[in-house]
Amino acid sequence: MKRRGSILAALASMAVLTAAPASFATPHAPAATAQVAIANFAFSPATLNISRGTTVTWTNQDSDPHTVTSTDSGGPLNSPMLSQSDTYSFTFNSAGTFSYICTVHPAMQGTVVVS
Ligand SMILES: [Cu+2]
Repeated sequence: MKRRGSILAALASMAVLTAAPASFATPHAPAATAQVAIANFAFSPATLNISRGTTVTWTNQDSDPHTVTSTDSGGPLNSPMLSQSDTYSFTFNSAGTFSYICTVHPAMQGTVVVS
């Protein structure tokens, strides 16, 4: 009947509304990002936990220069010298634990854990 029909139509439109975000969330999902501050001669957070595919951006907030350099000679982190306000970004596409330092101040240590 008319009333049942409108209820079904309402349910159907709810289902469409519910399904719509999922159906285009996958291809159009914004890339995941994370930030690490370089401040007061330290990486913050010192240990960052992210998922594969996340782009991490380091920002040097100090007036002294710093680098973001993998302790593993194979990389993957290898920033140029970062002056104040400079940024360095890297997208982690493989899982693992990635340790890095600042080559100017090797006591500065950080780790990115990619799951
Ligand atoms: Cu440094």
